[in-house]
Amino acid sequence: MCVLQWGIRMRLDIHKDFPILDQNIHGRPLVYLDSAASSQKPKAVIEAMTHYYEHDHANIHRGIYTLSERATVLHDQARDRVKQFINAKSSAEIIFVRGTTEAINLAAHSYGRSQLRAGDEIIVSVMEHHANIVPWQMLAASVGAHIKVIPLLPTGDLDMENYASLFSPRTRLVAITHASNVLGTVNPIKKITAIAHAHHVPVLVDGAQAVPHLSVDVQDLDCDFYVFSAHKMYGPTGIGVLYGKQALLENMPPWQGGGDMIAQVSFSGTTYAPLPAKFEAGTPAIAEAIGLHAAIDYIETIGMPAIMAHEAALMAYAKTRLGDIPGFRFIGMAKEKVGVIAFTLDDIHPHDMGTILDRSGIAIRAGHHCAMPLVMSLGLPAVARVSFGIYSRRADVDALVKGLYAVKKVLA
Ligand code: C6P
Repeated sequence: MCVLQWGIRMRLDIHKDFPILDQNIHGRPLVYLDSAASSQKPKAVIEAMTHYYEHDHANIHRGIYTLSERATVLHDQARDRVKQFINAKSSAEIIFVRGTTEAINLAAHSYGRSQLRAGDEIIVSVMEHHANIVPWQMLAASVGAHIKVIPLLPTGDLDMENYASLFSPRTRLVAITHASNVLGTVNPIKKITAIAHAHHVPVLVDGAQAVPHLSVDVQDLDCDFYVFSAHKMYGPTGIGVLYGKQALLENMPPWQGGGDMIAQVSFSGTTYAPLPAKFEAGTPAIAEAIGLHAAIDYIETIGMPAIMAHEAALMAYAKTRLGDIPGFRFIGMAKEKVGVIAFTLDDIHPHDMGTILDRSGIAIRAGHHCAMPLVMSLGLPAVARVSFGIYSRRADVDALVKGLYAVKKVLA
């Protein structure tokens, strides 16, 4: 009943919550189909950040005056809200960072450099975003470790048999995406974690493309690290989260040094603050944390089951409509997918497609999507991608289909 009610509301006025969507581009109504790159922001998020700057802004953890105390409380509340959102055990396990990329770099520097030695191994998959490849390559180069890669099945699913065979006594970490930003594939994280833990290997999960679309429970997944960016889940840019199990975080050395991450500083030695401050040197993104809090409130007011139902229905509709276009080829046919469709059309270059669609107000992404190893493994120079958000509608799919027929006509 609740899902149905919200399903109806979604069709009627969710779109209106996002002021940016109400505009024309090149004289045509904007059709935003690039939410996987960055989602648009609801009024509730924009207003929460504006209210903070108009009424409550000061630096946190420093002042003994009212504004600073207020800002500190708001920042703390944002951390507690994130803890609740992903069901972490403690707010001490929630480290605020700039985004997914910074979270993985933090883990690679702090956990990686303190735990890995020459000859150790890190397992990643072909479908990783560069953010979950390059920091591990840099770590591997600095300590003399090796990267092992899980291949994919033709459907775009992970080859789980191959995954299980990659472990050796030297495996020290699995770094894997929860959902692919190109294929949309949702990986079986619980299974992946259970297999790794049977070998006493911790797992870092890149949740950048999962948090806007799926309910995430880090205790249920039993992952050791979980990372994501606020800007893909209707929150602001400039803030993201590194979740880590408390025992792991406690044992990790700090990454950046500076204000707020210390207990005591002297020239004879410095001691560090307890979690989470140990990993948060300097003035944090305060307004952005408040924006993230508002984004979680927004998502949870609608409810993840309703969001998932809406996106599943939209994906089914899009698959039917797009599949009818002659020369349209889906890239990635996994059974479990988030709202992402990568494709090619005839032999049209995706960049040409994107440029022509933009003339009709339709925003899609084209290229390697920061997943070069994956796109190269498909034997393609680039692919086109559309991705949905909470505000996406059937009318957007209809406009895309019309736009793609127009692209074919222009380039015929
Ligand atoms: N993917 C996309 O269009 P940042 O930039 O740190 O917020 O997120 C990086 C990142 C990490 N992992 C995955 C799975 C991602 O999809 C992304 C960002 C965008 O697909 C920009 S390349």
